[in-house]
Amino acid sequence: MKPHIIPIPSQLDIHEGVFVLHKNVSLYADADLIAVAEFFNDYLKEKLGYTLLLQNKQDVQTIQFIQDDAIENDEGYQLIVSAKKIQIKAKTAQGAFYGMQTFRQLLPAVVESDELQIQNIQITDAPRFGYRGMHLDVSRHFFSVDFIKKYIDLLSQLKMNTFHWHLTDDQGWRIEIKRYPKLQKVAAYRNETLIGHYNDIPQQFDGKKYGGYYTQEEVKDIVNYASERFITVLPEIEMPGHAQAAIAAYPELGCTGEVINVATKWGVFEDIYCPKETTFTFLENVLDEVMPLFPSKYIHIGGDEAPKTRWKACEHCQKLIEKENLHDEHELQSYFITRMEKYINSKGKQIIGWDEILEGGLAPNATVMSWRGTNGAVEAAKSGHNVILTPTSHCYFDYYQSDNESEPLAIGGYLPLEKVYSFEPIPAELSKEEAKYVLGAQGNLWTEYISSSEKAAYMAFPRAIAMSEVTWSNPRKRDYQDFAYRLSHFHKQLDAQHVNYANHLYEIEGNVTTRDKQLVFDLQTVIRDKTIRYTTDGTSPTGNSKIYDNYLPIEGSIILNAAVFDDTQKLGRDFTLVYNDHKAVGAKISLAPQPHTSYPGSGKEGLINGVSGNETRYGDKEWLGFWGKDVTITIEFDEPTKINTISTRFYNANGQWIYAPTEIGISFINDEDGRTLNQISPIQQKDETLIPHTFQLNGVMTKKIEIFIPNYGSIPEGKQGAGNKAWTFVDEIVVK
Ligand code: TNX
Repeated sequence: MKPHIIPIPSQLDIHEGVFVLHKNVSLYADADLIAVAEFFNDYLKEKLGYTLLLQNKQDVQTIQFIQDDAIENDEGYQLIVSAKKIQIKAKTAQGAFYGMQTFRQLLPAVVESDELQIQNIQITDAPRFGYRGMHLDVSRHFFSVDFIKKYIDLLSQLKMNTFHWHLTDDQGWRIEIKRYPKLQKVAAYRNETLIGHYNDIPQQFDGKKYGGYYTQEEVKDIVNYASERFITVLPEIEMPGHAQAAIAAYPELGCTGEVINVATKWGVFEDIYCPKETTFTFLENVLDEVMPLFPSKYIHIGGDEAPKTRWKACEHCQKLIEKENLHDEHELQSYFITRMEKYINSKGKQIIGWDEILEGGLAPNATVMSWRGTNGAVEAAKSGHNVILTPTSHCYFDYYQSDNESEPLAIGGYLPLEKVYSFEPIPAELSKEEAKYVLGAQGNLWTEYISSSEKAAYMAFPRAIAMSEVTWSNPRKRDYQDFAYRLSHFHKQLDAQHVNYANHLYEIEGNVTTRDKQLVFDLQTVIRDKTIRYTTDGTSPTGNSKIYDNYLPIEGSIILNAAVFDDTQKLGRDFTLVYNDHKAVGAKISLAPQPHTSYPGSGKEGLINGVSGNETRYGDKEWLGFWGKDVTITIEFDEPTKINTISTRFYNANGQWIYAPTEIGISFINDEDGRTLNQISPIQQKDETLIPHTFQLNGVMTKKIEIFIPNYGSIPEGKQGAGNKAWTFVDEIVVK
């Protein structure tokens, strides 16, 4: 049987024959690898109910862990299964551990017999990147020690090596600091929590006190558990922003000294650490307790989303800017980070910060985590700094993973598995030399909308599984169909471990396109050997519904419902595609500039394909995203066409930096009288996620329409992402 290994190994050869595993097989390990062999035995005990006898000689029938300096990569390994023995060879214990993880995937998820036949095979494997991470925010919601361990264990099965633990934020401080008891008493708890979505009007709260923190003993236990699995725990202590919880406990850490509460809703808050001597002392004392708990060479100091409002109005800050000869508050932030870096470096550690630490000058030895797209990574790598890629477009697992309406509430966005899988961590702008600064990539799990461990698992898996292959495997080996197939097998391993992963493998991907000038629905499933059934009368498809095969012609407006079936048994959820016929469908369209590479939708044709964007997931195929650019859309008809209305919608999600434009322009271009500017209309700004606009044109005849959509501009003070360029998201252009 073909093995289904994730992440896919560099080289895999299948040989004739099998190795028979039973309880009399013995185990051998070279001295450095004994701990891994023992870990393996613990695993067998749990899985098969027996352990193997660890012997100090290589018996005839053995599983052998062999230390081999000829294996180049420290994390690499070789796994050889032959009829008589199984060998796992590696230079280091970590490599041997990964060999063992691969071996685990050769065993059936559910064991039904005492004797297991294992296909003879030879695998040679090593990772592409040295940093393969997953993040977890425990501030917005708090997770038990048991869940953290389970999460870490799953990451180790995927050969990830870093767990980025986001321990402090506005909504709660989650690590015990003995010197500052109020961090436990005050900063670890909030009075209540926002329920529903931040954008709901009015916002609602649950009225219940919420919180908790990890004691230093628990932290040690977790770090130890992780290190047995070759996972480095990277702690994050946020500064100077996302510090409201700490300031609630010790108001003197802020600029105003005013008493504030631990935040009860999400967002970016203005109360940030004031760069006073006493604040630096506080942070140094905190780090003095944090650093010894984590063997990690890196400490993450945050650095993101720190509004400068308080600093601008603070006498001390302004004096400091003058005294230090700084240009502005951004340079003050850089001063803050550089100073903390010096301290951390003096203790033999290095800092990592979010890409905002580039603003006002990068601290000399810092590693940058690039989240606002990849520009931060490019800039940092070009100036010789290490970078880790974690852009929102491909790495934010708090976004929706399916456009199905029944998905649990998420922050927004749309990041399906395939998009994660398609991620290329090395930005195209980097030369081969510069690319060496890319340490790897990471998936982030921010937990504003993730209040239980079940939901955390649902959002993290399988996208973390795709990320493991992105960071471990050779990109030439990557193939989404093949991955999906291996994943369908991996599901059984997850089932056996009671992981509440999301399964969207049996969902339908649907498009409206043209085939031989005929407008058609084009439907696809991820797993290919299944049946699609559909209806067009608004009902949900059943085992008797019509079978879809190869394109479905469209004549006029229609609602298509479809689902994946195993013959007559429905596997996935219903998929609905609403086609609204209008005059621009099938016309010629051009676009300048092109959408941002992270949000291309289904390209320019998607703007006039009769299908509107999803109302809660701006990243789907129907929304096109542009970052900080004015957009011109030109639609051309074969002949002069009579037009009564042109309408579209803009997405408006300020938390994600998306703003509707403030105005929109339209021109008609005709052969006879050239260009006529028809109108520029203001767009009414509202606190709603969808901002529609319609031009009333009363039967204008034209061959060519030009629509001009200026960018909103820079994000205003007081809003999330203030000072950054705003995004514009444009939906279907409906011409009637
Ligand atoms: C931005 S990513 C944040 C977080 C939020 C996240 C939600 C980053 C450095 N800051 O504080 O939780 O967006 O997606």
